[in-house]
Amino acid sequence: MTSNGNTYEPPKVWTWDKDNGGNWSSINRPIAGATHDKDLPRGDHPLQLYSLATPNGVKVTIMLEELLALGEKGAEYDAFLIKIGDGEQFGSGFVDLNPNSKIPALYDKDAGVRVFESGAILLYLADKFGHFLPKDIAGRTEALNWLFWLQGSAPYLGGGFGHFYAYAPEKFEYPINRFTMETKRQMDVLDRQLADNTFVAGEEYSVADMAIWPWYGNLALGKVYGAGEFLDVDSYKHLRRWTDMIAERPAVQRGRMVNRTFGELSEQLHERHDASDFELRTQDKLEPADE
Ligand SMILES: N[C@@H](CCC(=O)N[C@@H](CS)C(=O)NCC(=O)O)C(=O)O
Repeated sequence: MTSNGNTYEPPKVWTWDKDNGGNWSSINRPIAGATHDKDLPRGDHPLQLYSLATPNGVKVTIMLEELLALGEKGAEYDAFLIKIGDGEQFGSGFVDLNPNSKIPALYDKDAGVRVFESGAILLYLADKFGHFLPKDIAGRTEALNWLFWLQGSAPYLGGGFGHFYAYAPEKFEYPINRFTMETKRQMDVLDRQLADNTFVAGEEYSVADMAIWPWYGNLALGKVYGAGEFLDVDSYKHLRRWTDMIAERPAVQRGRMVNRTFGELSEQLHERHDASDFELRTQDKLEPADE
């Protein structure tokens, strides 16, 4: 028996309880594949992004805005909204792009290439445009070390800590302890790395920073899961120094607005098809009929 008095005994064979509670129980399923036929919209630009401004989505829109800020016109993109709470990731068009049914997914029209997994999208764009990954093998490897670190670590933060601290139907002590310990350990890993390095992978701003900031930067600001005090985020000083530095980048400020459906209306750009959309089409400026 745990300290919660939970006496659950797993049955011989697991069966799906559709109503298991928790914030995401309506969309979680134990099977893959499409639930309905739905083509994806296509815009005019070379890159088509289907996403939502969760940390995994924001990684990619930061990268695209950074590439555009460097003058890479081929990085122009249409960002379409995928409402995961409404199950749009299970439409047939989206599943064709990403059989894993999770945002973000990218389609490169010129190359005829689909890219899914946010880390793979960052790597694809870095290679395609030749930016944000050091050119030398040692520097590139260090940046990839941290990119893969993020892809492996963030599920403990989101699916582990965030789920049990914020989303589960009850507060269970054992998993909250287990994932809090891991989350704090991860923050300490970053804090130590950033004590000796300007950016996560050294002295160059890279895809590693773009991947890690939406997760651990927001965590360091106490903005995710309402857990700032619980995790004592202010004690990670170097992580905070880096978080604030990245947050000041104009491309980061734009990237975090794209496909955003929560927070201040002036920071929500549900779909992005043109650079002017940041000025003209945020939710505070749209007529109710356009929403
Ligand atoms: N490893 C994936 C994770 C993507 C992911 O978990 N996406 C979430 C939103 S942050 C999602 O689409 N969830 C919908 C679902 O699980 O049905 C990546 O990095 O792209």
